[in-house]
Amino acid sequence: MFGLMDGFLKNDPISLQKDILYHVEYTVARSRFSFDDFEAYQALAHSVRDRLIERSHDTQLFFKRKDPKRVYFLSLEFLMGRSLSNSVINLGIRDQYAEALSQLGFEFEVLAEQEGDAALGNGGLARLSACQMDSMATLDYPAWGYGLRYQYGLFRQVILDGIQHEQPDFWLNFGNPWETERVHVTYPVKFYGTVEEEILNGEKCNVWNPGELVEAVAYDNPIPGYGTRNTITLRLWAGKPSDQRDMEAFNTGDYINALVSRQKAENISSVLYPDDRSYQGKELRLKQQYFFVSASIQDIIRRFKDAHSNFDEFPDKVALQLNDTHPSLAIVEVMRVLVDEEHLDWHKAWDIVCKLFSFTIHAVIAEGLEKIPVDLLGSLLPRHLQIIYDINFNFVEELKKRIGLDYDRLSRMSIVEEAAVKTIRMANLSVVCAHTVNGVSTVHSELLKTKLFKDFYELWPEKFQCMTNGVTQRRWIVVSNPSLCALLSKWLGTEAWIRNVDLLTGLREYADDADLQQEWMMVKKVNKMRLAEYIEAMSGVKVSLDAMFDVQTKRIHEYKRQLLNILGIIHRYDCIKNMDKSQQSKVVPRVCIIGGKAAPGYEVAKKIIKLCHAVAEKINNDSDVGDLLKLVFIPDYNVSLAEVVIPGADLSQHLSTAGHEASGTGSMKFLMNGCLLLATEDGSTVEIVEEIGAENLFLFGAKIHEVPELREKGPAHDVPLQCARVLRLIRDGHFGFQDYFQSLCDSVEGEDFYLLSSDFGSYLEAQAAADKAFADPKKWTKMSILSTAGSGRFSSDRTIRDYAEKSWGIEPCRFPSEF
Ligand code: DL6
Repeated sequence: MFGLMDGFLKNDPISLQKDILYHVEYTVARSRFSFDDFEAYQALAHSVRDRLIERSHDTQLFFKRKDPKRVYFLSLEFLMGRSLSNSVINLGIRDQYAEALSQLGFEFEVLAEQEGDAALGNGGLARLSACQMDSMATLDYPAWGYGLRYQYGLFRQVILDGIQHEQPDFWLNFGNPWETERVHVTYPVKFYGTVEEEILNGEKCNVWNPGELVEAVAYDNPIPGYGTRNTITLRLWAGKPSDQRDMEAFNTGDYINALVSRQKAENISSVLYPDDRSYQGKELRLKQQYFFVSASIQDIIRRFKDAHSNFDEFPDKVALQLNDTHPSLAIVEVMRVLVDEEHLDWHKAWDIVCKLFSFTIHAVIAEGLEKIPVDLLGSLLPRHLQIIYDINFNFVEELKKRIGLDYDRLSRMSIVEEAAVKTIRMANLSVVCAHTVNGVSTVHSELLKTKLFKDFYELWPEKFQCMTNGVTQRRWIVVSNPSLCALLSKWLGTEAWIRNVDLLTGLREYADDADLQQEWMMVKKVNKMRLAEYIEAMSGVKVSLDAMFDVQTKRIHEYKRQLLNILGIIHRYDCIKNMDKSQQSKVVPRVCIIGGKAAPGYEVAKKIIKLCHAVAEKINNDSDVGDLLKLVFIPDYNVSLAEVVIPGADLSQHLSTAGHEASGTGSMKFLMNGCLLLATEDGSTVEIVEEIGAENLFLFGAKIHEVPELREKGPAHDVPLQCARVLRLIRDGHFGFQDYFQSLCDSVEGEDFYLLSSDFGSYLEAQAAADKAFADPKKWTKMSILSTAGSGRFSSDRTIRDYAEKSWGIEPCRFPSEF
């Protein structure tokens, strides 16, 4: 008999082949006798998608039947990258697909390269969201992700003469085989207009008459778990004109303007803001935030009401996770719905709302926290502004009872900031309402308590928690480093580490084993070859596999100190130039790799990119230096490039000025791949040191508590000779563009806010220690093995379990089948 629990689709190579050919013929509409790689990829993706859809239906039906408490993960950014390899690996059918394709004359890897990246986010926060979705699915949590379906994701970085240019990312041009448009899942979202007090059933209530109505339509993206049939959903909203309003406009005869306003609706979700720190005061950004929040909350309430009628049960069934302040309007929106639409008493509604939200903050400094000008908020969302004022009034009254009339503190804690431009502090709103406030590393969580939210911590210490970030080993080892994956399974005698990454500690006992070391080095070599081929194809620079591959890839920011790296490279170059041949023969050869995007309006970051290119041009063409030093900049660094770069790295640099990186997650991916870290004691590095021991990485630089005093010394402090010499070379035009780079040098020799000059000496010492260790392959390989072995704590599986238990109060809900 047909086993319903098994689903319709079969996964043997012959069935997969049939499915692929079916999709070539009927979905891609090409002849099954003649199709190219891209068409084969599309057909393959549709056949995988069929399997995902089936599992996703099963999962949703199962959740519906069990009705567990669900978590809704609200994030304006998800950096998903490619889906194909990840999906087939999580479904457990990669080899079957590879066989099916090879019989058709195609190679799985070649087709996988046809896929573009889904880049609906900027950097750390966005990629973290993607990793966490993978873990929520794998650990069988009843979870949904909600976000925006930007038509243009993060810009493409094109480098012309060393200068970054931004080009649009037309990622949907050839369609997106992974998503399903849910034409029937649409919600109206209101903007502008006025609020009137009306009497309804003898009660006073506020009625919002909107000035603009936009429809949100759902696009569902399946997220398969590994080793489970559970497949959860990332639901992304796109803007669509509202027919309701349009018909009125068309009826009044304003045909052209009615069409133009239809176009405007689509603009809401058209573009991702490309700056990962500052969104202050932009109307479109605020519209995007409310649009996604309103649609998500309507969807969540609709699902709750399908099974429940009493809102007292809402917090038992719903946990809402705010990924930074970007979705914080959700707090106000739930209040509005409960009070204005469900007619709950204000205090009862507030009581419910305060049980729903947990809030994770990803910023370190107060300037990074979002503030919305009151005028802007009041015009776009008039009812929400009233609600915020009421929340704030009640909060401040309560606060006065607790702390008395300490006006300075009251004004610091108020949700409303009374400055020249009056603003709403979204972080304060979130802290007031959320039942848990999470930092993303121990260091960061302490900073929240002692600096950013000190006043709130003193009031509500029990709210504050640490949820150290993590990354998924499925993407960052199994997908991107198949050779390491096979080696780990062989030496650990099991594949179970893919779901339980703590098992990697089992490697520690073999760290000195000559056979493991040999195999470990081979794996690194294979990955270095892949990276070297990429570098040559992209830049024409040939690199030696014997050199240490030294990587710094992340968004370009002054605090991340790519400039320190470049100054160090110039110093190395200068030293090599001044050596005789016998000294040069002792130099450990390096290939320095830098990659990352600068926000389009961030001039200093763009200058740093230009400097990198100017220095690379000089070094790479200097025959005195040859293979001893190369510098390459990887343009348009994104998730799929990271999958090539990270496994091939010997050393990776994490140079943030201490106290500036909330966590950092790139370091965790490098660590998993057995890459040694050269880092400051900042963010999650502090915990990495606890796991692998300070002797297994290269630490340098000022500690967090030393930074204020060093800054105090300011411009008066001495620039070390070596640093001064490097800056002199730049100032004198050794790398060209003399005038253009003066301001970068001034920033180091002047205020030196990011402490490049004061950390320079210790940075060079750490670099020298790295050289020394690399010259001893056994030692290096042991450190590398111990890095991977100690990376288990930095899996997003651990992070998500922490959230589920300590913040969301949810339990796994696993579809009962042999997936
Ligand atoms: O928590 C994820 C990630 C951290 O690892 C980084 O340290 C932090 O800079 C980053 N923040 C952002 C954008 N910030 N905001 N808001 O990506 O979050």
